[in-house]
Amino acid sequence: MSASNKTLRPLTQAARRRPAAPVRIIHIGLGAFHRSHQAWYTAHASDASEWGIAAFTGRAGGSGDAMLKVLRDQDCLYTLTTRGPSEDEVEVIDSIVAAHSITDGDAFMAYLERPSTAIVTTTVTEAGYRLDADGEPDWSDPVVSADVASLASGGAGSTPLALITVGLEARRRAGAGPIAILPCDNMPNNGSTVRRAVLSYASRVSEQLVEWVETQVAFVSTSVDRITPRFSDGDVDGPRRAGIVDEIPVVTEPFASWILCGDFPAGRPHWESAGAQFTEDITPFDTRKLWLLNGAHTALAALGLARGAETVASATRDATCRSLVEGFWSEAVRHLPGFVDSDRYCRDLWERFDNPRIAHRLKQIAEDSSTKLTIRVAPVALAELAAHRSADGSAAVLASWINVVLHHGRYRDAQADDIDNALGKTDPVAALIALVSETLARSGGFVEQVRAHVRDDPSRTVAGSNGA
Ligand code: CS2
Repeated sequence: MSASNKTLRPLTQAARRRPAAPVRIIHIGLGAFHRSHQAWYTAHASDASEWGIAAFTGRAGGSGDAMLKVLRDQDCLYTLTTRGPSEDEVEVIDSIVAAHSITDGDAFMAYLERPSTAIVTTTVTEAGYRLDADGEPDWSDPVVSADVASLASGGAGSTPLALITVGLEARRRAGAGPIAILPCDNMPNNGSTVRRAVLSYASRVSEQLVEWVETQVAFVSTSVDRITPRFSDGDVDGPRRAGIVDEIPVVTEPFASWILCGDFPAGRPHWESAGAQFTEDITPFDTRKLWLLNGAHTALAALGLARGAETVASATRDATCRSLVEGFWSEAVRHLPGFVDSDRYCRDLWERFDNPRIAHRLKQIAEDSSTKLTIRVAPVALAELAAHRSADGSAAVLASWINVVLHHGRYRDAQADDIDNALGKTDPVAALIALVSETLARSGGFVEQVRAHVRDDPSRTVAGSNGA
């Protein structure tokens, strides 16, 4: 039956299969990834009826506000289309039960004051934490300094970490007990990283808060994985074919993985029943994912866009892009432990990247490339140099990004001003490398290697040959 002669159901309260669960999880960063991943795992947990999510947007204004309005109109319900290589499965996700703007600091604090609130999760992008190269809050960032001034005078902050800090202060004062913070962005040891940064913010509030955070707040590290493109207009068609009107659907791949490491002192959903795994050591798993999946994504975005590809699937079919990724992977796998079975992981990745029905736009992945390269590629180059090898595969990836910045124009980047400054320097190549890693920029041999790849820019040989 076609959508036109099928009765279409709007997503309203009547579409809920079970009563809305009580709010026990607070999320910051109401994007597609949260809705395909943590919200999906929570909806599929065996105790889902006890765990509702109150979700806040990740930043004020922009498309997030429009999405927030529609989500509220849909009683916080939305559809998730799981898109395999040949077919779709559409389901209604009901784990989000309240939605707010990040500017609603009062609502955030009110949730944290309740003892029943057990977890704060975040998906605000790597750059959204506004950390410097040492993992400290970037005090030179005007938004961070404004937040600090606001915290010192008892106000709420406008950024995720400042908001978490005021929320924790509200919880401490309310005597609401311990809580877990669970950052779900692509950063190594994300729990420990965020812990350090929150303690720095807390030190701007009071010594009591620092002590309370140290003893009462658990920071959980996690590796999250599910390829989820940003919303595009055609995404509404899948739910319509299933008879559902949804203005803010999410489309995702069949694969999903969630590996967690840490304690939840106020409880947590039984996420294992939905497939999540717990480990004592997150490092092998998050390193594998950050280097192999995310590193390859950033490489494909840089070279693929320059060679005329628009999506991951089309770049994957370009032999020049594939060999860039293979060269980088061959260096990365040397520094991963055998038990994570990197060869198999890489084979599976090509299959996931190749899914022709997932339109994962390279432009989306290319955003914030300078920060992403620091996390995904620079550590491999450093490990190779430390082992007295050339790191040529990693150099080629960095060079692909530098070529984009030099010849094609950069994409949206939280460090746009620094990139523009680097371009004004006498040696822009070295300055751009320094933005990604100062240590790498100090290695003269590595800089020359990158420079050689910049000169041999493979995207320039594309005209008339391999237009992906
Ligand atoms: C991507 C990730 O946009 C990006 O930088 O590499 O969002 C990637 O799709 C996810 O981490 C997959 O789990």
